[in-house]
Formats: sequence, C-alpha cells, structure tokens
Amino acid sequence: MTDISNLLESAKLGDRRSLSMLISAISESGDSPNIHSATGWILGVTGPPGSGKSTLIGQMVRKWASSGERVAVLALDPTSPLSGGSLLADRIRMEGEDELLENVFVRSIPSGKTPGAVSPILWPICSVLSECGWTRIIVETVGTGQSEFRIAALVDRLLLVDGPDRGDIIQAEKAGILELADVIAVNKSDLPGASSAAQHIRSSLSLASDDNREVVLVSAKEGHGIQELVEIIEKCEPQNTRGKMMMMERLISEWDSILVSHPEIDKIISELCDGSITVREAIEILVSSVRDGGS
Ligand SMILES: Nc1nc2c(ncn2[C@@H]2O[C@H](COP(=O)(O)OP(=O)(O)O)[C@@H](O)[C@H]2O)c(=O)[nH]1
Ligand SMILES: [Mg+2]
Repeated sequence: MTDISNLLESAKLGDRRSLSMLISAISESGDSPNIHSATGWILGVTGPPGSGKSTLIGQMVRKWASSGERVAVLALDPTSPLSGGSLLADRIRMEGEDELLENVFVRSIPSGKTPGAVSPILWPICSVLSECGWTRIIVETVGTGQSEFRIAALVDRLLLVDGPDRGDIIQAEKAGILELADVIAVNKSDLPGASSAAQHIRSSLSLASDDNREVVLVSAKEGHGIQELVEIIEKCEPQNTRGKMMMMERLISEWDSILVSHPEIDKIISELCDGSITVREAIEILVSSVRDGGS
C-alpha cells in the first residue's frame, strides 16, 4: 500500500511514469488508494464492434484537449487502435499539434483473469486519474457481453455509438444498452443508411413521451458532427434511472476489490475447495477481517 501512496503522490505532481505504474499496480493487486475527491467525470463509450468507437474517441479527444481539458482514455478493448496511444499521438504530432499531447493520456487496461473482472479495478483507476487532475476520462468498452452493463453502471455518462447497420441497432435495443445510454451517436454519416438509422432510433425513443435524449449523426472518419456531439455530452443530464444502479455497482466493485486483494484469499479458496470451510464461513472470515481493518 505504501508503494501505491508514493506513486500517487508523484502522479499528482504530473509524473506520467508514476501514473502508469500506479495503474499497473492497481490492475495487478486490486489494491486501491483511498480517494474521496473527484474533479472530472467519466464517459463510457459503448456500441457494437466496428461501429467506430475508437475513431470517434480519437476525434472527441482532440476537441476536449484543445479546449484545455485533460483527457484520459482507458481502452478495455485489446484490439482498439487507441491501445498504447501511439496511433492517436502520431496523428496529433503529424498535424503539428504537439502541445495537445500534454493534455492526453491513453492507456489500455487488460481485461483481467475472468470475464467481467475489469470492473473492480476500473473504478479505482478512474478515481486515481480524477485525483491526478484528468478532467475527462473516457472508457472504451469491448462492445459486447454482460460486462457492458457493469461498466455502464460505473460511468457518469454513457455514449452509445452505432453504425448505419440496422442489425446492430436492434441488438443494442434488445440488450437494453439503448435504455442505459445518455446520448446516442449514429456514426458513419458519410455512408448511406446512417440518417435513416438515426431516424429509426429517434422514433423508437419518442415512443416514451418523456424521453428527450439526443440522437446525433456523426462521421468520425470525416470529422462531421463532432463538435455538436461533444457539446451535447457536456450538457447532458445523466439519467436518473442509472443513479441507483450506479451506486450499487460502485459498492459491489469496491467490495469485489476488497475481496480479491484480501491477503488470505488464496488460502480461503483452497479451504473452500477441500471442503474444510463453507462459503458462509469464508464470508465470515473475510467480513470480520475487513471490519477489524485487516484488509
Ligand atoms: N465510412 C466510415 N468509416 C468509419 C467511420 N468511423 C470509423 N470507421 C471505420 O470503421 C472501422 C471500425 O472503426 P473502429 O473505430 O475501430 O470501431 P470500434 O470497433 O467500434 O472501436 C474502421 O475501419 C474505421 O476506419 C466513419 O465515420 N465513416
Ligand atoms: Mg475500438
């Protein structure tokens, strides 16, 4: 834990290497520094693979960075061209905007040992970034699976990115992701079908009379609609329906991280395997040591 506190101190002074090491330490150990302050907010970006999330994030990052926000991107998708950040950085450099790089931090986050295991570490990582003065934290998800819900619940605002493909939109509707989104972007407006896809989503949202969420047409490739999208995300009111779910998820995530970083977790699991304790007894042991400050 002292390592983590030292790293946090230098990361707060602006040392990127320490920040990177801190994120690795949290990812590996599940330990998290105790942080209460939050200066910025977290934007989750979800949507089917190939809809253009990474490309669109690249465009939004520039807008935010040039307006003076400090933007951190966490790529949970190992195939994201943003992973490692070099692609984005190279492009920014090529266009002679090196000074923007001061305001950008990109990091890929390994998906963890088990599916869905990323959420217990995501919240502490976001808190650290916020504590270190990153005001816009963007989380790019893989775009599929149950872990989307857990991540959706962790973020302050959720952007759903869809392409012109009808099938993808229907899938998002079915999966319930459309319900969770605060803003919906229909990307690839340079391709035929995008505006009718946006219209389709608008009309399905308008079925609920109090639903006034925005559906924005953008082209990440050509840079169209990005400014409007960023403005809408800035002023959007996070949905009330997500509030409770969000707090519940943060509680569960924090609890999960206490659990997986418990010093005796391996021993307890072995005892569960050989039947010498019951699950109930394991919980008793874990809870009592948390209560005594032993974790
Ligand atoms: N025509 C068109 N292609 C796009 C646009 N945005 C992204 N793409 C392409 O769509 C593919 C998937 O993009 P990517 O950002 O990796 O999608 P992700 O999987 O959702 O992150 C890439 O080949 C992009 O070049 C766009 O606005 N228009
Ligand atoms: Mg991607």
